[in-house]
Formats: sequence, structure tokens, C-alpha cells
Amino acid sequence: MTDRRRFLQLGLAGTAALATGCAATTLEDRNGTAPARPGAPRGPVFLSTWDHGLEAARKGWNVLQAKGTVLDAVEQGVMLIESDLGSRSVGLGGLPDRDGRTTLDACIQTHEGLAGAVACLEDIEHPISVARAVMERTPHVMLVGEGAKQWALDNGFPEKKVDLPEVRQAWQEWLAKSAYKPVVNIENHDTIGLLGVDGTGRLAGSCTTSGLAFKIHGRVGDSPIIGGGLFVDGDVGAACATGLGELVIRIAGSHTVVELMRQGMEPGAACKEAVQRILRKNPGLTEQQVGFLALRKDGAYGAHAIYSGFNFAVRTAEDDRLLESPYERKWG
Ligand code: SD4
Repeated sequence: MTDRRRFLQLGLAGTAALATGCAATTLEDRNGTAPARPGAPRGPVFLSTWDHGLEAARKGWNVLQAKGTVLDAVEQGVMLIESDLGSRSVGLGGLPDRDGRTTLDACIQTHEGLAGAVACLEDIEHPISVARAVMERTPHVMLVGEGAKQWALDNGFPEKKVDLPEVRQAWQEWLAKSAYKPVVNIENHDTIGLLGVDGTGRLAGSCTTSGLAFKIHGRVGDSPIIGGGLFVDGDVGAACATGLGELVIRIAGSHTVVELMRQGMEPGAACKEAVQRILRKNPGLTEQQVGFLALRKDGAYGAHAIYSGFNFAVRTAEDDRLLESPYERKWG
């Protein structure tokens, strides 16, 4: 797993300056938004959560360069991370629930608003591809649990059983105390969300995770919920979330961010308002992280988190790096 602490601080005249082509503009001083470059030709933009977002965003970029669609790009970008058995928060290497079972949540959405999702899926390497297949091959949006697995097997997705000693050990250590308190900090929240816009303004988004470690079996977070962990509206833009899913679901987080952009808010300001709404509704909240990413269809993008430490990757024609999200509270 990559080390999230190696993220690059977004300094003055940092990435947003590159994104805007003018000096001394940052996500911070633009209220968390890197605007599209006025008058510049629109190029593709990919945004993705956390360190592993770098690899995912690059892959998305490369898929697009190879003439794939933006939907292919957001699917294949996160597939890379799903296949990484070193990831303890995405894919089959993810930490298990309290019963020792690793259960996966994922969703995908198109420019047109079509959507597919799976939740509580076990023993399948690529939940994001099952989500896409649900969207493309069924009249439904979401399949869950045993039904999702059976459908995946029936539709050509192979079963893959993974038993990693490190994961078993982590579970055993957790069992010793069996403390059921979601501890959400900057080190254990690694859902991957990937948002993309191609050079013509077409959007797509994906989100995939093993969810909260040691959750109650059957618990589903925000990540496979359209409007929660991900929302795409081709008229406006896209958003995704990471962090404690319950907090995100309760405000329909990603949908909220997109709707705020529809009303004219800049992407970073929309993310900030969603974060502040969570804080207003949860006045006692402490040590629980949520971060949002937003991408407008013109390529402007932004981010905001409750706590410091949420970073994300951006891949554009000029840029390929990790940025630190603006936040409400300093961690630690
Ligand atoms: C969830 N949003 O299941 C996810 C958690 C997360 O890495 O971000 N995990 O609530």
C-alpha cells in the first residue's frame, strides 16, 4: 500500500495555478476550487481519492488516450486498485467485517445518469465491473449480497477466494476487544472514487471499497449508493465521497454537492457546504472523517474534508499529482 503521508502539500502557486495557467491561485484561496482555464481548450480531467488515486487517475487518463470512453476510463482506473491485494480498504484484500468476511461495495454512473451498483458482495475481484454489468445488462440499479454474487457468477465473473494472513491477523486482533466503534481517521479511510470528464464535457464516475473495517455483517456504506458516495449529472458535474458512510448517506452527500454546483456554487465551495452541513447536523462529531471531491463539466474541480489529511489525485494534460484537500479541522 502506498504511504498517504507522502502527499504533496498544495502550496501557493501550486497545482491549481497549473490548472488555471495563472500564478498564485490555490485550491485554498479559491475556496477549494481549481477553476477551468478560461478560453483554454477543454482537456480531460480525472480526480481520485487518496494516494491510490494517482494510479487510478493515470489509468483513466491512459484509457481515454487509447480511445476508450470516459466510462471505460473510470471503470478501469479503479479496477487497478481492486486488484491490489495490498490494499486493506478496496477489493478482496480489504479488512473484513466483524464476522471475518470481506464484503465489497461499488457503483458507477454515466453522463446520462444511468447507474449500477453492488453491495455486500463477496469473493469477486471486480465489484465495479459487476456494477457496470448490472447497469448495462439488467433493468435494475443495485444488487446486494448473495443475490449479487449469484448474478455475477451467472454472468461470467469468476469466483476468487482470498485468504491473507495479515488480514486474518488484523481481524483476530480486533476480535480480542471486539470494540464496535467506527474509528475514522486519516489512516483507515481509503475508498476509491474516480471522477472523469473527457475533452468533450462527457462525465462518468466510479466508487469502490471494502467499507468500514469490522462493520456489522450486512452493513452497507455510502460508496455503492448513487447520490451518497457518487453522483454524476451530465448537465452539471460529478462528485464522490470518502469517509464515514453513515454521515454521507444522511445528507445524500454527493448528490448534494452536484446540486449545489447546479445552483452556481464553485466545486470547492459545494464540497465545503456539504461538509459543513454534516457538521451542523452532528454537533458532537469528533474524529470522524468525510471528504468530498467535485468535478464540474467544464473541468473545474474542488475538494473539502472535515479533517486535514484527505488527499486526492488530479490528472490533466498539465498535471499528475496528489493534492491536499482543504478542511474544517486540523487533525491531531
Ligand atoms: C464506507 N465510505 O463504507 C466508506 C468508508 C471508506 O475506506 O471510505 N472506507 O463508509
